[in-house]
Amino acid sequence: MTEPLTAPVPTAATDLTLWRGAARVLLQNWRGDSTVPSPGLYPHQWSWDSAFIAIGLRHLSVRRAQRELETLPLAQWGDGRIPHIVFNPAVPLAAYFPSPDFWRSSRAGAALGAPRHIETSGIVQPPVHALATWLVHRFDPALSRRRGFLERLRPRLAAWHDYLTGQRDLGGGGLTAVVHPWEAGMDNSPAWDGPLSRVEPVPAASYRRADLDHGASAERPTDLDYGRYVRLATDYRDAGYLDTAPLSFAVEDPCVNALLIASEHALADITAEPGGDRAPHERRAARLTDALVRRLWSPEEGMFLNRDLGPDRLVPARSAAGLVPLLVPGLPAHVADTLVRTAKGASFGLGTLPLVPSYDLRGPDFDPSRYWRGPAWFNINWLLERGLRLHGYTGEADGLRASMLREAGASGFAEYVDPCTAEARGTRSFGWTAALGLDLLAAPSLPAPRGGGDPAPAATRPGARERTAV
Ligand code: 2M8
Repeated sequence: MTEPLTAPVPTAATDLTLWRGAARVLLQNWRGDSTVPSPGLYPHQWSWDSAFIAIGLRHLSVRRAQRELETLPLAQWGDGRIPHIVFNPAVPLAAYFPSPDFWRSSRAGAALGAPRHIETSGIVQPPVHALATWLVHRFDPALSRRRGFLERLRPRLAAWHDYLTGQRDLGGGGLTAVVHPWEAGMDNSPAWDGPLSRVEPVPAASYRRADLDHGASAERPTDLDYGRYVRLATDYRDAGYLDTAPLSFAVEDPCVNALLIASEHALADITAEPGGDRAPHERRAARLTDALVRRLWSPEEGMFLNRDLGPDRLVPARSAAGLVPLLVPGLPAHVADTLVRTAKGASFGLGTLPLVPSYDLRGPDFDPSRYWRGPAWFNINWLLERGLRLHGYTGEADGLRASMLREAGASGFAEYVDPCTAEARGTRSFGWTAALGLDLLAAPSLPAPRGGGDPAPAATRPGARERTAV
C-alpha cells in the first residue's frame, strides 16, 4: 500500500483486530486498479461490489477508492449501461463461468457501443455508483477537486441513470426493470422462482459451472436455476443485448429502484457541487419515489414486493429487497414506519437475530444457508442500517451496526452468514463484507434527523459519516 491511511486507526483492541482483518482483505483483493470480490470465486471486477468496496476503501486510501469507481465506467457501453462484470484478461477463461467468450460483448454488443478492447458481461447490476462516488468525494473533497474526480464521473453516471430510467423502463410505469436475476444482485432469491418458471433451462451438459470449484453446492444455486440463468443470458446476447427484443424475464425490483433513487439524489449533489443545476435530478428522484410506492408497495404485506412484468402483477415472495427502500429519503413516513415494523417482526427478526435475513424466515422456501434464499448479507444489512438511521430509528441502527461489526470479523468476512446463528457461509475474505465493516467501524453512531442531512466533510469532523442521498 503506497498511499497513507486516511482515517484514524481505532485503538480499542477488538476494533483494531477488525480493522486490521478488514484492511488485509481489501489489500489482498486489490488488483492494481480495482478490487475483486473474492480471489477464487469471483476473480474479476463486479459492478455493485466495486461501489460498496469503494465506500469502505476510502477509509484506507481515498485514491484507491476513487480509482475503484473510475475504472468501472471505462467499460461503460455507448448506450449508457455499466456492465455487471468487467473481465480481467489475465485471468484464465476457465476460472469463472460465464466467461468473456460466453458474453462476447465486444462483438455481440458492438451496435450498442460496447467497448472494443475490454470484455464485459452484457447485463447490469444495481446502481450504487453515484451514491458511492458522492460518499468517496465527501470523505476528501480537496483531493477529489484536485483530481477532477466528480467532473470525470458525472457525465458517465448521468448516462447510466438515463439508460436505467429510459430504455429500462420496460413496464412504462416510471421504474427501471431487470432482465436477469443476476441484475438484481440477489441472484436466486425465491422472488424469482415464479418469473423464472417460464424459462426453459439450457441442457446441463452445454456449460460447466466454475462456482462449485470454490463453494459448497448446498450454499449455491441449483443446476436447474443455473440452466435458466444461462438461457436468459444466451437469449439476451443473441438478440444483441437489445432491450427492445422480446424478453422472457422482466421484473421491477424494489432494492434496485431504491438504490437508483438514492443514487439519483447523490447525482443531484454531484451536479450541484461545481454549481450545476440539481433540480432535474431531484425531480427525477421524486418521480421514481412516487412510482416505487405506486407500483411496488404492498400495504397488506407491510413491505415492497417485486413486480413481474410478464403477467404484470406483484410477486408474493417476501425478500429483504422489499425492506431496502427504507434508505429512500422522500419515503412517506407511514411507509417507513411500517417497513421498520415488518423488519422487527417475526419474518425478519431485526433486533432479535444477529442480522436481517435475505428472505422471510417463515417463508416456505426459506433456507438459512443457500445463497440469497435466507442467509444474511452484509451489504443489505448496511443499507438497512443507513435507512434506519435516516428515518430516526437510531437505537435499532446502533444495534444492527454493533451486530454487523461483531459478525463481520467473527465470520472471517464471510460472503454471507446463517441469519440465526451467524455461522459463516459462502466464500471468506469477501470484499464488501470487509469494506462495509470498515465503514461502520469508522462511522460514529450519531443520530440522524428524519429526512437525513448533509454533515460536515470528514476534514472538519474526523470519522464522520455522510448521510446525504440516503
Ligand atoms: C453473485 O453473483 C455472481 C453473478 O453475478 C455469481 O453468483 O457468480 C451475487 O451475490 C452478486 O450480487 C455479486 O455481485 C457477485 C459478486 O460478489 O456474486
